[in-house]
Amino acid sequence: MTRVVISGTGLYKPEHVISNAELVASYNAYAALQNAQNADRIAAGEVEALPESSVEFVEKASGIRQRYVMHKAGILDPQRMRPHYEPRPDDQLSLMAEIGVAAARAALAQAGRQPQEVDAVICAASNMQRAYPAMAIEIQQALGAGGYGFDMNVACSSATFALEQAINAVRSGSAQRVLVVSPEITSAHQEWRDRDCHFIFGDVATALLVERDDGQPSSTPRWEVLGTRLATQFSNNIRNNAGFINRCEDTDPGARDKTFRQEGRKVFKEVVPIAAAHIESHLGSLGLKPADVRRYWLHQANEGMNQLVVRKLVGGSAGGDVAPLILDEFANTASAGSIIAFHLHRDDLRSGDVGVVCSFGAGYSVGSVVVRRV
Ligand code: CO8
Repeated sequence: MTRVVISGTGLYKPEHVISNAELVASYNAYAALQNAQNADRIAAGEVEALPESSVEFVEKASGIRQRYVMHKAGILDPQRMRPHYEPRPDDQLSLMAEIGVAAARAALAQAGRQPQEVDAVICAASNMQRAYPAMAIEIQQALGAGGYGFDMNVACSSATFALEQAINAVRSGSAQRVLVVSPEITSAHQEWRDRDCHFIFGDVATALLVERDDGQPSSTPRWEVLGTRLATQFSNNIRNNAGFINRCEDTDPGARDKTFRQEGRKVFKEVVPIAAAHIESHLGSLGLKPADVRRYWLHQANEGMNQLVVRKLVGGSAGGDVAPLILDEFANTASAGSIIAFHLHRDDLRSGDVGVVCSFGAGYSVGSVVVRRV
C-alpha cells in the first residue's frame, strides 16, 4: 500500500493579543452600559441585569489565559463588542484566504516543496467567509498550486476530517500532494457580549502538507499516517443558526442564535467519553494500546476536558509531555487547535514514536489521525 506522510505544517498567528484582564474589563464595561440603559426595566423586573465576568472564573473553568485576534480594538470597544473588518473589493485577496495562504506557505517551506508541486487544496474551517467561489480555490490560485480545491466544514473537526480526505486522495493516487488549510477567524462568530462564552475563542490559521512517501531523505522529519477514523453524532448543544436562508426568514441578523452558543456543561460531559472511547478503539484497530502512544495532540477547547480524556486513556495528566496544551496561549481555535499542538510539540519525538492527533467538537464530531515519526 502507498505510504502517506505529513511532510510539513505551518502556523499563522495574528499580531494582536487580548489578555483575560483586558477582555473581562471590556465585557464588564459593556455590562455596566447595558444595565444603565435598562435600569428602569431591570428595576421593574422585566429584564435581568447582566452579571460581571471574572478573570478567575475564566482561568479556572477553561485554562485559557489569552487569545490572538485579527482585530483587537472593535472587540474591546464596549459600544461595539465585535471585530471590525474592512470589506475588500472582489479583485483583492479575501481575509480568510490571506491568512490561509500565510500558513500554507509556511507548511510548504517546512516540507521543502514548491506550490506548483501541490495538486489539491482543501480549505477546512468552522466558518467560510462567503458562499462561493470556494475559499480553497482562491488559496490555490494565490499560491500558484495546480489541480483542484474545495471547502469543507465539520466545525472543530474540520482539519482532521480534511486530513482523511487528503490522505485517501494521495493513497488512491488521485492526487500527489494535498494541502489542508484551516483559517479560523473565530472572532467573527464568537459572541463577545455573552459572559458564558466571551473568553472561549481565538483567531489563527494552520496548514498541513500530505504527500506520498517517495522514500527520499528529507531535511525535516516526516510523519507516516498509520490510520484515520472519523465519527459524528448529531447534537444541538453547540449551534449557530447563521446561514443563507436567514434573510428569507425575516429574522434579526443580530439575534443571539446567529452567533456561537453552547450548553458548555453538557458538551463537556458528553464529548469526553466519546473522544476517549474513539481514540482507544481506533488505536485497537491498529494493534496499539493507549500506553503505546508517545504523544496526544488533542483538540484545545478546555483544559479540564483534556485532563479527563488523558486520564481515561493513560492515567496521566494533560499539559506536559503526554498531551501538550496550547489553549492557555491560543484559546480555542476551533479546528486548528490539535494541529497547532502537533505543529509546536513534535520535534522531540524519535523515529518510530507514535502520536495521535484528535479533534472533538460541534456536530458532535471526532476525528483521529494516528502517525509515526519516520
Ligand atoms: N465569569 C464569571 N462567572 C461566569 C462566567 C464568567 N465569564 N461565565 C459563566 N459564569 C457562571 C455561570 O453563570 C454559572 O453560574 P451559576 O452556577 O450561578 O449558574 C457558573 O459560572 C458556572 O458556569 P458553567 O456551568 O457554564 O461553567 P463551566 O464550569 O461548565 O465552564 C465552559 C464553562 C468553560 C464553557 C465549559 O463548560 C466548557 O469548556 N465546556 C466545553 C466546551 C467545548 O468544548 N466546546 C466545544 C465547542 S467548540 C467547537 O466545536 C467549534 C464550534 C465552531 C466555532 C465557531 C467559532 C466561534
